[in-house]
Amino acid sequence: MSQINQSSTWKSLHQHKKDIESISLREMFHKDPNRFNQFHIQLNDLLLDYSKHRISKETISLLVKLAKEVDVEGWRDRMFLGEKINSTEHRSVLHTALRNQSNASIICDGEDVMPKVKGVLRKIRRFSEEVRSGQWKGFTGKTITSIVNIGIGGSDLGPAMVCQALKPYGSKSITPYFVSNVDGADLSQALEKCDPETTLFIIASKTFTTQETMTNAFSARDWFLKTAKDNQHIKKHFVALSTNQHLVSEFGIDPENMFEFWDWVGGRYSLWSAIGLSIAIYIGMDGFEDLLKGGFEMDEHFKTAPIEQNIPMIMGLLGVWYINFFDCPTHAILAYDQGLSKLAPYLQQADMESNGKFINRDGEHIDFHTGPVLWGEVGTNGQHAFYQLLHQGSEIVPADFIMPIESHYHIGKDGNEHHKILLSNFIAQTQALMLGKTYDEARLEIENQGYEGEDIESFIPQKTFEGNRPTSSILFQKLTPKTLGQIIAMYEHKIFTQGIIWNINSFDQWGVEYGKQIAKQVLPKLSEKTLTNNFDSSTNGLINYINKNK
Ligand code: G6Q
Repeated sequence: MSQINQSSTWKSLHQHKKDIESISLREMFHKDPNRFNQFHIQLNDLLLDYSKHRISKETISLLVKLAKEVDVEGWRDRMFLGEKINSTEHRSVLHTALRNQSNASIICDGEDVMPKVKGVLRKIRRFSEEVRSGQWKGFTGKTITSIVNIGIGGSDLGPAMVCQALKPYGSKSITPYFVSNVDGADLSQALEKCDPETTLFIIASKTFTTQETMTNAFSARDWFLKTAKDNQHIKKHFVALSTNQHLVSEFGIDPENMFEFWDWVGGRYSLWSAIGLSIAIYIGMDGFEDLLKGGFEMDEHFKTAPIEQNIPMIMGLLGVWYINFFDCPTHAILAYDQGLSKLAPYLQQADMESNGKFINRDGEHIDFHTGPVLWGEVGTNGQHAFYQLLHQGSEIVPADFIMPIESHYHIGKDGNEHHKILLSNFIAQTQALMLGKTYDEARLEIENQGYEGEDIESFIPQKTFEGNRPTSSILFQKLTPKTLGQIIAMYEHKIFTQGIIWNINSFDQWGVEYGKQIAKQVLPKLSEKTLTNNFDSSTNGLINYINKNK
């Protein structure tokens, strides 16, 4: 089948890029004082300003044409309807059902999934309320003060990011910990802060076979039993979030304490499912439901807004514009909110595991760039670190600047000083990246600083900024559960849009499965007394060196 880069629209976009690249953003804003009005979209309290992108009306109309050609809207509808669009795993992709607030049925394999979804939500409500109210007691009759979520990848990053982001809504009497790394340091450091009598372990694993998670889970169980002594006590301190009831029971967890989800929920899309139990316990079930509502609002927008007005679709198309036509290999996530410090790692998985693929749905090698390298840091920390490269580096890095208008924290002069400074940095950076600084502006600045003669000439190139660096500004009122739900769903659908444009199955992860496989081959070799020679010479050399020196 011919790939999208063979289409006439793709070719027109290449031609259009040649026409537009000589026009700077500075000129575009100069020519059209209403540029902001033309290139922003508002949904409830969320605003996407994409006017600081190297685009014109024609760019958007060509990108929209591209989206129509590959039938993004049709694929979107098929996803929401439960068709098995995850073709390599023969699965539906229905994380949207987990946050469905309508009364509509959602059919998967001939069955409406909504009663099951609602049943698990009721169970989460019951359990989280018991834990939060202190009704749920540990084996010595004490209430729970620590919850330890043991999971990795999709069973860790989502709830960890959300609990961090929604700290202002978090329980003051329960501390959440997230243990993911099999490096014993991760679990040990969490356990140092926990008391076996008051700790609840949440073993989060869709498969209940993941090596890192199960190793941590067994070690946590040993640690607990050292004090509790009796296996009977496990049911008060261990619950499971999984699709694998058999292995959960084998571990010793009461099936009553298993919170179910289903194979149509992909790991990296699972925070909306039982995998969100730690969120419900920490911020309360009402907060968790608000998060779901936010996700649903974004789903409705994604489902109904025309492409030109559709926030996730526009974001996805802008990504395609830079990756495929400007050859920008990376994309930065710059959240100006300390609560969102885990957003970039969370989105790294969501995006790179979904679209970091060079084989398309038809099994062909894709001969153009696909998913970008995603990275980021919270502002203003990044400004004092890598923003130098954003301003004057040889690569163009398109970036999302994400910012709440109001903070949860009132500190400093008039209770608002910190946030005003943060806001001004956010605005100043996007402006500076767009405008740059011309030769004449640099000269004037240097002269005003008192430099003279040759010093001025040699200094000007250093102080000149090309500008023309594209950014999106994503503003919202306050980081609430609902707004966070909207933001997460917005990125999920952006990733979806790009996957469809590139003809990628965004919902499998053979690279992750491969990693799970190879570690198992090496592990036994680390216990052998004889020299290993089964692998290549580097692998053998490393194993033998470790065995000799351990
Ligand atoms: C996510 C991936 C992967 C997965 C982890 C944990 O989409 O599939 O990150 O979430 O490997 O898997 P389990 O939940 O099965 O332990």
